[in-house]
Amino acid sequence: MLSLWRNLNLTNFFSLRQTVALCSARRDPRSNPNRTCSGKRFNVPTSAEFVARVSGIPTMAKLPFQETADGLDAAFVGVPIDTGTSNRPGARFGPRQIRVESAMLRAYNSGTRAAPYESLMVADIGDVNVNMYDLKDTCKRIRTAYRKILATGCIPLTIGGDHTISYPILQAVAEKHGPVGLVHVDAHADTGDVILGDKIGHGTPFRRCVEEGLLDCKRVVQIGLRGTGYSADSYEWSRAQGFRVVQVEECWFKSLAPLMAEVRAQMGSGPVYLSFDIDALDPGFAPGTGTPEIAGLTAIQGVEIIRGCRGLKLVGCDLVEVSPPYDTTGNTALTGANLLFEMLCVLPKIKYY
Ligand SMILES: [Mn+2]
Repeated sequence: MLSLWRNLNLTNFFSLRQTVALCSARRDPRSNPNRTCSGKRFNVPTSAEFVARVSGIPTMAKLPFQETADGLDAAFVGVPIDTGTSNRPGARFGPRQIRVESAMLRAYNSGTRAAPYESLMVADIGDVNVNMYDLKDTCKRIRTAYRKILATGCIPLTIGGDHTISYPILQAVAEKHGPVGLVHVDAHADTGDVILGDKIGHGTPFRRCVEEGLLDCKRVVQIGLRGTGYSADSYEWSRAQGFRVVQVEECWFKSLAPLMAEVRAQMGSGPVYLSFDIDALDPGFAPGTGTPEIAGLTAIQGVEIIRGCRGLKLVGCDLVEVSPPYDTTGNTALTGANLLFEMLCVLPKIKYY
């Protein structure tokens, strides 16, 4: 046992020494000394070519961690709550598990040839310090945290967390940018008014956003909506606000690239927020979520939607509702991690080869 332990330590020691050597060789004196393994102007994730994928503290995409958004163009932020969930809980563990599964992410997007880490300074800035016992206080904390992030000019890529979080995030986003367009991918409209006597929860965020004038309603699209409803026309309220509603039946058996061309025209050149609830995907692809609905989008369609947002003036994105306790294979969190990377790859100013 002792010799095994010694061997392990020796192995770690050698890989660490190699890493240190590699970093010093590549380091550019003009670059920020806090940056790991980057001889370039921007943060570069630790590569599994040189450092074991499973080693180290699991930051998102193996990027450096920093406390604030200062100096960043984009940041991954966790919001670990599930106190707004109406059914199966567990989304509070989403940010943590998505970070673990994100160890598979590499630096380039082979499909689109995007090179996010040659374009933007990106880091993981940890989690919002939420209050597990008070959802309203949590919303206040999220709003305050996002005000600070946005004040630096950084674009937040949020790792949820249940869908409640999009409401306080959009409060901060609209404070900075004015009413925004919204690409909302979800099995549910999340436009309920009051649920169990409460106005705050994961089924109501976009009703609250409309009431507060945070959305440019003509530039809102909801994609993937489905499931049983409380009335025959579950999406009447959305349509009455001017939202475009794309029920899942319109998405079945086809590429969503043509739809996204229409969405880009709808969004125009104004600021856009992208909110992606993992339950938009079929439970066959993403079973680890709180309120699954059958016959959903494929993982391919999820990627098509995000890639279809290229060219939009994205000012923030979130990926919500991954619930690791219901994700026995880890595939839901892995999918969430990849969708977040796809979001990074369509932010403004990203370089494509
Ligand atoms: Mn939702």
